[in-house]
Formats: sequence, C-alpha cells, structure tokens
Amino acid sequence: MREVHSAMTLETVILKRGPIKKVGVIGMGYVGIPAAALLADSPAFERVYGFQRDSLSSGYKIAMLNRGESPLKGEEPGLGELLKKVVAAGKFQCTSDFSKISDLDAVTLSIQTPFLSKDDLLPDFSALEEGISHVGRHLQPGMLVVLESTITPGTTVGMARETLERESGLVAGEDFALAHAPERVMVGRLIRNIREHDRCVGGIDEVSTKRATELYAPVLTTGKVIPMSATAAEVTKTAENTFRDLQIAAMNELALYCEAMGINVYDVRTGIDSLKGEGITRALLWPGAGVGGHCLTKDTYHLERGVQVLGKGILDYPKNQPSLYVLARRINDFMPNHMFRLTVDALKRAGIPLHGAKVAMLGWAFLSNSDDSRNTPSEPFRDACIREGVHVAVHDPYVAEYPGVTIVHSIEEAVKGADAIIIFAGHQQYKSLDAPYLKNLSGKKHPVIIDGRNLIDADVFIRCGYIYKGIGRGDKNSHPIR
Ligand code: SAJ
Repeated sequence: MREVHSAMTLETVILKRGPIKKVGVIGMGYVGIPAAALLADSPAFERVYGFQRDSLSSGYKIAMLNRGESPLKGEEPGLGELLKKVVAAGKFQCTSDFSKISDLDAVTLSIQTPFLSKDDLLPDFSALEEGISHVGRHLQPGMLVVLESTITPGTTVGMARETLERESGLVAGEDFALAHAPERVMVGRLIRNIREHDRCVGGIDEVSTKRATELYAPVLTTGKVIPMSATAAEVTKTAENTFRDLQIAAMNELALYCEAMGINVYDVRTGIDSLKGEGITRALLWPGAGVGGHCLTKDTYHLERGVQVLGKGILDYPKNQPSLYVLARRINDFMPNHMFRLTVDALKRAGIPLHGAKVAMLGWAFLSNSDDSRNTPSEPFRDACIREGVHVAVHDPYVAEYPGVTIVHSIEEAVKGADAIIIFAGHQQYKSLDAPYLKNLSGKKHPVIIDGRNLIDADVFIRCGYIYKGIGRGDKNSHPIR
C-alpha cells in the first residue's frame, strides 16, 4: 500500500506543479554545456540555468558562457551557434548562485567522477556529492533530480537519495522524483550524440522514470528514450564500456597468441570477420599498444564495485575465479609492457645495450588523431624505459604538453640518433612514415621499429634494414635482418 500511496503522492505533487518549464544543469563541462544548450533551445522549456562553481580553475566559464561562448577545447560542431542563440534569446544563463535551484522544475547533474588514484581505483565522488548537496539544500516538492555522471551502480538509490533527503528533509519517490540518465557523448560530436543516441532513463520508481522522460524526449531527434530502473541505467552505462574494453582485450590476447604461434593476427581477424549472416555476430575490435582514456579504464571498476555492494552475499560466480572483466582490464594494461618487451628483444637483435639506448616514442595521446592523453598507455611504457636507463624522446602532433614529459612536435627532433622508433598512437601522420628518411635521421645501420597500431608496411621497413616488431605480427617479428 505504501508504494502505491507514495507513487500517488508524487504523481499528485507533480501534476500540481505541471509540465517541466524551468531546468537547471549542474557542471559546465563537456557533458553539461551541450545538454544545457539543447534543453534551452527546445520550445518545451522556458529557461535553463547552467550552474558552475565560481572556483579558481573553472569560474571563468561563467562569464564566457553568458557571452554565448563555449569554454570547451577543440571543435564541437553546432555548439557555438547554439550557445549564442539561446543566450541571445534569454533562454540560457550560467550562474554560481545555487539558490536559483529552488524555483526550477528539474535539475540534472553532470559532474565528473575521476579516480582518486590509479592504484585503488576508488572513484572520487566528492565533487558530485557537493553538487547533490547544493541541490538538496534548495530542493522543493515535485522537483525532478537527474544524475548524468558515470556512477557506480547503486549510487542513485544510495548516496544520491540519502544526500538529497538529508539536505532537504523531503522523501525521494514521495516528495520529489529521482533518476539516472547516463551521458553517451564523445568529444567532437557532443551535440549530435545527445540528439541521436538513444537515452537510457532510469527512475527510482515509475513516476520518476516518466518525469525524467518528459525532460529528455524533447531534445532527442533520431534517438529515443529507453525507460528502465535507475540501477539498470547505471549498469547499462558502465557495462557498455566494460564490454568495449572486453572486446579489445579479446583481440589483444589473440594478438599475443598469434605472435607466439608465428602468424599474423590481422589475417586471423579478417578470417573470423568473414563469417557473416543472420544472427552471426563477432564484435571484433583491434589489438594495440594499450587502452587509455577516462571511460574504458574506469567503468569496469565501477561495475565491479556495484555488484560487490548490491550483490553482496547473493552473487553466484565460479569459485576463486577473477572477474572476466577485470582480467580484460589487466590484459589491456599489459599491452604497454608487451610493447616494452618487443623493444627490448629488438634492441637485443640490433646488438644495442638497453641501458643508454635512445628511443623515440611516436604518440602520447591515448586516442588516434586526438590531443587527449588521459590515462595514456604511452606513460607506463615510458616509465619502464626510464627505469632501465633508456633515453626517451616523445613526439605527438596534437598533445601540446604533459606534466613531467617533454613532448616534441617535430619527428626529426624525436628520431635524430634514435636506436628505436616506437609507434604508440594511431595518428594519421604515422601511416606515411618514410623508412629511408627516418633511418638516415637515426643514423643507425639497423634501427628498430615497433608498430603498436599496425600502421606501417612491415616489409618496406624490413627491406630498408630495420629490425621490425609489431603487435600481433608473429609472421614478421623474427624476420631475417637485411
Ligand atoms: N582501442 C583499442 N582498440 C580498439 C579501440 C580502441 O586499442 O579497437 C584503444 C584506443 O587506442 C584508446 C582506448 O582503447 O586508447 C579507448 O578508445 P575508445 O575508442 O573506446 O575511446 P574512448 O575511451 O573515448 O571511449 C568513448 C566511450 N564513450 C563514452 O563513454 C560516452 C565509448 O563508449 C565509445 O564507444 C567510444 O568513445 C567511441 O566509440 O568513440
């Protein structure tokens, strides 16, 4: 009876409040800004506030956004014009005055949840919790609160609900609606992703899911709302990245097997991929020098923590076996070590002592043709080299700088006098590396080249006198030296 009674209460309160007209978005980052602009541009809503802490590091965004300018780096098609339009129309305003929350109908939170440290992989929810407390302090009956950040399954019905109820004295599911609607945006296509991707909308109860659907449906073009529970939405988001990481690990493991068996993993991949037809699917991704970024490197651990908390004492799983997903993470994190092993073996073939060798790393970004170097797999490789007394030059055409690492932006500067050239990122320009030119630059009779992203033609470099090794290239990694 209580469930029916509380749903009626919330439904009544929401009916009394009427349709969502005024919305707040907390966290003016690469998720919150496009979300706020799209909500403000929708005729369904009257006014949108973007809430941003007036902090030293990001307070500058407030004035920029109120001038209709985007503080985001890099190209975001459509975002600049959209911001100018909604600011000029008086439909969007950025503010650090969180008390304005009290006269809104709905508030979303897009605050990042980074890891405190790479070792214990525990998320830092402090900024998110601060944002939720702000909302709680100004929460009114009938309001909708939606978390968009990537969070550990159980957070919406757990920490978020508790914080909101404690700060407001109201009851979730009775006095206010609460949901999780994870973001699925990729840098460079933020506006398009929000409009076109399907949106999982998960309420703590049916009424909350329905109210959250009212908020998201108007900004979707080809995307549609997929209603579910809040915890299912949290698991969807973390699992969709966990599965991508798993698929990459499956291909990385196959690459290691192919190296050991003396065959070309790319031939095998083509072979497997040729099995087509209804109902036959193989999600084949690509082997490589490693997996970086801020999504795949952490979302698996969000999922694992979620099942440890929510499934405590209930989960049935093969005894003493590690999680398949965590094993996948370890395989992907092993790839920079493998790149180091290939480098050591190749330098040995070249008769060059490891200590004092000079290595040119091509690629510091974690992603091809990107300047994003968060959790880059290049870093553990460079650390391993330095531990062994190897001199490392790092080249990247996109990454301007990185704490403690000198990034050079001319290939010549990086490769001059190098004993080994290591391709770490799949940047476009590395696909046309000139073998004789780089060999002259290195000044070595048999320079080493390690291909971490299958970018170059092994035979061209082998014929030019290089000692070649490539991820998954068991067919070439012991080639005769020309
Ligand atoms: N990588 C491989 N092999 C592959 C694909 C990627 O080694 O076949 C490596 C990349 O080099 C990189 C890392 O994995 O180091 C991550 O690459 P990514 O393409 O997954 O890019 P991310 O980390 O930006 O992932 C984001 C995710 N988007 C969101 O969380 C909203 C992910 O869900 C998307 O699938 C991905 O973008 C995408 O497809 O662009």
